[in-house]
Amino acid sequence: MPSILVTGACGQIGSELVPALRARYGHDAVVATDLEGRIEGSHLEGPLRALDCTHIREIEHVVRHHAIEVIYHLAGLLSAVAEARPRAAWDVNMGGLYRILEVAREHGASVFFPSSIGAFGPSTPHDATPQVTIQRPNTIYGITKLSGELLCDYYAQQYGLDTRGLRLPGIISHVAPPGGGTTDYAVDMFHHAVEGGRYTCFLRGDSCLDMMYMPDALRAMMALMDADRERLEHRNAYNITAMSFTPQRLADEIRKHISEFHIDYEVDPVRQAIADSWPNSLDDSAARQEWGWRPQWDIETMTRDMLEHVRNKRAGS
Ligand code: AKB
Repeated sequence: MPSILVTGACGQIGSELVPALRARYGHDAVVATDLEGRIEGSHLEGPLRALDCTHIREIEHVVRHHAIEVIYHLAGLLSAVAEARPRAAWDVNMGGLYRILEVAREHGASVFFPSSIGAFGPSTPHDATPQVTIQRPNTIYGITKLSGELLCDYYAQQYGLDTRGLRLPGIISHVAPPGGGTTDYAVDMFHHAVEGGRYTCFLRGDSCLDMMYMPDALRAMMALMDADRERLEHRNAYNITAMSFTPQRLADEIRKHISEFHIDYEVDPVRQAIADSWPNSLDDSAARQEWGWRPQWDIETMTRDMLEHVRNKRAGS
């Protein structure tokens, strides 16, 4: 059983990845970490400890103390927050990854890095975006994601470090809320549809973006980390997707279940500009060929499941 460290464990993905890893590898095999203020009140149980990944000594201490072999480095600022706080975005997204890679190099741990569709930019081909293509992001978030990909590649080639990454699309989940991304509208829409039957969307109705339901995202991360090392050609990050849709399309799908659901639009220019710079849909054939990636959820099945869970949650609260 590997000994695993998860940073950013109290965030949207970490809140579900930690229990999934524990179900698979055993409770004590997974050390969940996040900033002190975030672990207070977290539903995650121990091992749960405070870790600021911009402090290398703290990372070293945890890695040595728990003999960590695998690191899922999820700590980071999402796109809209990063645009509002560019310095913090650089310090956390880049500084944190750099320190994680340095400690991993010294201790021989493998590293999972969550890149994003944000690593692409306006000059990237927008439809069926290839695995290897033009990457000139024009957001600080995208710059940190692309630089992070390059840093992972560098550590793999220069030091033989086992780095693996995914260009994650918008992740949809009913468990923990996302924390300030451009794709958050998709999660918000479900809650508003169930609570009041109306939603005001901050993106235009025709903004097409890649999306994925959380169970697929968790499977993808674990499958990539399990994959045969020899078969992985790309050490920066793999394109993956499950569905791509616009706010209008998602609203139409929700309306199949809540016929009175109404959507209108109040476009936020910052988030709209970010969305406009990102692909409409990714080509994930490299991930399919090299480590067997296959999504299991599409917009129809995801919408049905999300509505059921959001309704149950509301009924229980
Ligand atoms: C965001 O919107 O910032 C993230 C992402 C796609 O990277 N969900």
